[in-house]
Amino acid sequence: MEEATKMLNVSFDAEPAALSVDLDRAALVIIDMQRDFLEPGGFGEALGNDVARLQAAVGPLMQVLAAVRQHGILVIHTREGHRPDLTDAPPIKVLRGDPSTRIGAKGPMGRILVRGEPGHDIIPQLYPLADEPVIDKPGKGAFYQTDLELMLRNRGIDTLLVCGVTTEVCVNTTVREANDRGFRCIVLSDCCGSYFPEFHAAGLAMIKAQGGIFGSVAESAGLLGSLAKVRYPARALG
Ligand code: C5J
Repeated sequence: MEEATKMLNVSFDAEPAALSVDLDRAALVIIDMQRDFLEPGGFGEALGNDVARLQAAVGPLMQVLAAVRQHGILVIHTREGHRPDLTDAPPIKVLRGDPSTRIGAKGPMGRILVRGEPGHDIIPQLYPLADEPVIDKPGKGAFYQTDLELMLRNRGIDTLLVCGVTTEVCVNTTVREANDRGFRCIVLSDCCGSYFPEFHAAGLAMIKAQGGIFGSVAESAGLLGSLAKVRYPARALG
Protein backbone atom coordinates (compact mmCIF):
# COMPACT_ATOMS: atom_id res chain seq x y z
CA MET A 1 0.00 0.00 0.00
CA GLU A 2 1.30 3.48 -0.92
CA GLU A 3 1.75 6.08 1.78
CA ALA A 4 -0.31 9.26 1.41
CA THR A 5 1.65 12.18 -0.06
CA LYS A 6 1.20 15.47 1.75
CA MET A 7 0.21 18.71 0.03
CA LEU A 8 2.79 20.58 1.91
CA ASN A 9 2.39 24.31 1.49
CA VAL A 10 0.21 26.61 3.54
CA SER A 11 -0.14 30.37 3.08
CA PHE A 12 -1.30 32.89 5.64
CA ASP A 13 -1.15 36.55 6.60
CA ALA A 14 1.85 37.83 8.48
CA GLU A 15 3.80 41.01 8.96
CA PRO A 16 5.68 42.46 7.21
CA ALA A 17 4.37 40.24 4.38
CA ALA A 18 2.15 37.18 3.80
CA LEU A 19 3.93 33.83 3.99
CA SER A 20 4.02 30.44 2.35
CA VAL A 21 5.34 27.59 4.50
CA ASP A 22 6.35 24.07 3.52
CA LEU A 23 5.07 21.98 6.44
CA ASP A 24 7.73 19.34 5.90
CA ARG A 25 10.47 21.89 6.57
CA ALA A 26 8.80 23.63 9.50
CA ALA A 27 8.93 23.03 13.24
CA LEU A 28 6.88 24.45 16.09
CA VAL A 29 9.28 25.66 18.80
CA ILE A 30 7.56 26.27 22.14
CA ILE A 31 9.72 28.33 24.44
CA ASP A 32 9.70 27.81 28.22
CA MET A 33 5.99 27.23 28.94
CA GLN A 34 7.07 26.10 32.41
CA ARG A 35 5.30 26.20 35.73
CA ASP A 36 8.17 28.37 37.03
CA PHE A 37 7.13 31.16 34.67
CA LEU A 38 3.36 30.67 34.51
CA GLU A 39 2.32 29.61 38.00
CA PRO A 40 2.56 31.32 41.38
CA GLY A 41 5.59 30.35 43.47
CA GLY A 42 8.12 30.07 40.65
CA PHE A 43 10.93 32.08 39.11
CA GLY A 44 8.66 34.63 37.40
CA GLU A 45 6.90 35.52 40.62
CA ALA A 46 10.20 35.51 42.55
CA LEU A 47 11.30 38.32 40.24
CA GLY A 48 8.24 40.34 41.28
CA ASN A 49 6.05 39.61 38.25
CA ASP A 50 2.32 38.96 37.98
CA VAL A 51 2.34 35.48 36.45
CA ALA A 52 -1.33 35.69 35.46
CA ARG A 53 -0.27 37.94 32.57
CA LEU A 54 1.26 34.97 30.75
CA GLN A 55 -1.93 32.89 30.86
CA ALA A 56 -3.42 34.59 27.77
CA ALA A 57 -1.01 32.69 25.54
CA VAL A 58 -2.02 29.24 26.83
CA GLY A 59 -5.40 28.86 25.04
CA PRO A 60 -4.17 29.93 21.56
CA LEU A 61 -1.03 27.82 21.97
CA MET A 62 -3.10 24.75 22.89
CA GLN A 63 -5.01 25.16 19.63
CA VAL A 64 -1.85 25.56 17.58
CA LEU A 65 -0.22 22.58 19.27
CA ALA A 66 -3.25 20.37 18.56
CA ALA A 67 -3.37 21.42 14.88
CA VAL A 68 0.37 21.05 14.36
CA ARG A 69 0.33 17.58 15.95
CA GLN A 70 -2.54 16.58 13.66
CA HIS A 71 -0.43 17.48 10.62
CA GLY A 72 2.65 15.65 11.86
CA ILE A 73 4.76 18.81 12.08
CA LEU A 74 7.81 18.54 14.32
CA VAL A 75 7.22 20.01 17.80
CA ILE A 76 10.14 21.00 20.01
CA HIS A 77 9.70 22.24 23.58
CA THR A 78 12.30 24.16 25.56
CA ARG A 79 12.79 24.63 29.28
CA GLU A 80 15.05 27.18 30.94
CA GLY A 81 16.80 25.81 34.01
CA HIS A 82 19.93 24.51 35.63
CA ARG A 83 21.60 21.43 37.05
CA PRO A 84 20.87 20.86 40.75
CA ASP A 85 24.46 21.82 41.64
CA LEU A 86 24.07 25.03 39.57
CA THR A 87 27.43 24.46 37.88
CA ASP A 88 25.87 25.55 34.58
CA ALA A 89 24.38 28.73 36.04
CA PRO A 90 26.48 31.89 35.75
CA PRO A 91 26.94 33.47 39.21
CA ILE A 92 25.74 36.79 37.79
CA LYS A 93 22.41 35.11 37.03
CA VAL A 94 22.13 33.25 40.33
CA LEU A 95 23.08 36.16 42.57
CA ARG A 96 20.34 38.47 41.31
CA GLY A 97 17.59 39.28 43.76
CA ASP A 98 16.67 38.26 47.27
CA PRO A 99 18.57 35.10 48.43
CA SER A 100 15.30 33.44 49.48
CA THR A 101 13.85 33.65 45.96
CA ARG A 102 16.95 33.16 43.80
CA ILE A 103 17.59 30.40 41.28
CA GLY A 104 18.20 27.27 43.35
CA ALA A 105 16.25 28.55 46.40
CA LYS A 106 13.47 26.35 47.74
CA GLY A 107 9.98 27.48 46.69
CA PRO A 108 6.46 26.04 46.70
CA MET A 109 7.20 24.13 43.45
CA GLY A 110 10.63 22.92 44.50
CA ARG A 111 13.97 24.60 43.87
CA ILE A 112 13.51 27.56 41.55
CA LEU A 113 14.55 26.95 37.91
CA VAL A 114 16.30 23.69 38.74
CA ARG A 115 15.94 20.69 36.42
CA GLY A 116 13.84 17.86 37.79
CA GLU A 117 11.87 20.09 40.16
CA PRO A 118 8.08 20.42 39.67
CA GLY A 119 8.32 24.13 38.84
CA HIS A 120 10.82 23.50 36.07
CA ASP A 121 8.40 21.28 34.19
CA ILE A 122 6.09 22.30 31.38
CA ILE A 123 2.51 23.24 32.28
CA PRO A 124 0.06 20.31 31.97
CA GLN A 125 -2.01 21.99 29.22
CA LEU A 126 0.98 21.90 26.83
CA TYR A 127 2.77 18.81 28.09
CA PRO A 128 5.12 17.24 25.52
CA LEU A 129 4.24 13.89 23.96
CA ALA A 130 6.79 11.13 24.44
CA ASP A 131 8.22 11.59 20.92
CA GLU A 132 8.54 15.40 21.11
CA PRO A 133 12.07 16.60 21.90
CA VAL A 134 12.51 18.74 25.00
CA ILE A 135 15.55 21.03 25.01
CA ASP A 136 16.92 21.94 28.42
CA LYS A 137 18.67 25.26 28.05
CA PRO A 138 20.78 27.11 30.59
CA GLY A 139 20.36 30.49 28.89
CA LYS A 140 17.69 32.66 27.41
CA GLY A 141 18.34 31.58 23.82
CA ALA A 142 17.36 28.03 22.82
CA PHE A 143 20.50 27.59 20.69
CA TYR A 144 23.01 28.52 23.40
CA GLN A 145 24.74 25.37 24.74
CA THR A 146 22.04 23.03 23.37
CA ASP A 147 21.69 20.59 20.46
CA LEU A 148 18.70 22.40 18.94
CA GLU A 149 20.53 23.44 15.76
CA LEU A 150 21.76 19.87 15.18
CA MET A 151 18.22 18.52 15.57
CA LEU A 152 16.79 21.04 13.11
CA ARG A 153 19.52 20.51 10.51
CA ASN A 154 19.22 16.70 10.76
CA ARG A 155 15.54 17.00 9.89
CA GLY A 156 15.96 19.56 7.09
CA ILE A 157 14.01 22.21 8.96
CA ASP A 158 14.39 25.78 7.70
CA THR A 159 11.34 27.51 9.20
CA LEU A 160 10.48 27.91 12.87
CA LEU A 161 7.01 28.71 14.18
CA VAL A 162 7.98 30.29 17.48
CA CYS A 163 5.70 30.59 20.52
CA GLY A 164 6.13 30.82 24.29
CA VAL A 165 7.34 33.09 27.05
CA THR A 166 8.49 35.66 27.49
CA THR A 167 8.16 37.58 24.25
CA GLU A 168 10.98 40.02 24.89
CA VAL A 169 13.38 37.68 26.69
CA CYS A 170 13.61 34.01 25.67
CA VAL A 171 11.43 34.25 22.56
CA ASN A 172 13.31 37.27 21.23
CA THR A 173 16.73 35.85 22.10
CA THR A 174 15.91 32.56 20.39
CA VAL A 175 14.60 34.31 17.27
CA ARG A 176 17.77 36.40 17.02
CA GLU A 177 19.95 33.32 17.42
CA ALA A 178 17.89 31.45 14.81
CA ASN A 179 18.03 34.34 12.35
CA ASP A 180 21.83 34.43 12.51
CA ARG A 181 21.90 30.69 11.82
CA GLY A 182 19.78 31.08 8.68
CA PHE A 183 16.42 29.85 9.99
CA ARG A 184 13.25 31.71 9.02
CA CYS A 185 11.26 32.58 12.13
CA ILE A 186 7.53 33.18 12.27
CA VAL A 187 6.46 34.36 15.70
CA LEU A 188 2.82 33.67 16.57
CA SER A 189 1.95 36.82 18.47
CA ASP A 190 -1.07 35.57 20.47
CA CYS A 191 0.86 32.43 21.46
CA CYS A 192 3.54 34.49 23.20
CA GLY A 193 3.29 36.34 26.47
CA SER A 194 5.07 38.80 28.70
CA TYR A 195 4.68 40.12 32.24
CA PHE A 196 4.80 43.56 30.59
CA PRO A 197 2.27 44.30 27.79
CA GLU A 198 4.47 47.10 26.47
CA PHE A 199 7.49 44.76 26.22
CA HIS A 200 5.34 42.17 24.42
CA ALA A 201 4.36 44.79 21.84
CA ALA A 202 7.91 46.11 21.52
CA GLY A 203 9.37 42.60 21.30
CA LEU A 204 7.11 41.76 18.36
CA ALA A 205 7.67 45.15 16.73
CA MET A 206 11.44 44.68 16.82
CA ILE A 207 11.20 41.31 15.06
CA LYS A 208 9.04 42.46 12.14
CA ALA A 209 10.49 45.97 11.66
CA GLN A 210 12.73 46.93 8.73
CA GLY A 211 11.25 44.36 6.38
CA GLY A 212 11.32 41.61 9.02
CA ILE A 213 14.83 42.12 10.29
CA PHE A 214 14.65 39.06 12.59
CA GLY A 215 11.55 37.37 11.19
CA SER A 216 7.81 37.60 10.69
CA VAL A 217 4.93 38.03 13.11
CA ALA A 218 1.52 36.41 12.55
CA GLU A 219 -1.63 35.71 14.52
CA SER A 220 -2.33 32.04 15.04
CA ALA A 221 -5.79 32.24 13.38
CA GLY A 222 -4.22 32.60 9.94
CA LEU A 223 -2.04 29.54 10.39
CA LEU A 224 -4.91 27.51 11.89
CA GLY A 225 -7.23 28.49 9.04
CA SER A 226 -4.77 27.43 6.38
CA LEU A 227 -3.90 24.19 8.21
CA ALA A 228 -7.61 23.34 8.36
CA LYS A 229 -7.78 23.59 4.56
CA VAL A 230 -4.94 21.18 3.90
CA ARG A 231 -6.23 18.09 2.15
CA TYR A 232 -4.29 14.88 1.93
CA PRO A 233 -4.81 12.73 -1.14
CA ALA A 234 -6.72 9.53 -0.40
CA ARG A 235 -4.46 6.52 0.12
CA ALA A 236 -4.12 4.33 -2.94
CA LEU A 237 -5.66 0.93 -2.36
CA GLY A 238 -3.40 -1.98 -3.00
C1 C5J B 1 13.00 34.82 31.52
C2 C5J B 1 12.19 33.47 29.70
N1 C5J B 1 12.17 35.82 31.27
N2 C5J B 1 11.84 32.24 29.42
N3 C5J B 1 12.94 33.67 30.82
O1 C5J B 1 13.82 34.91 32.41
O2 C5J B 1 11.82 34.40 29.01
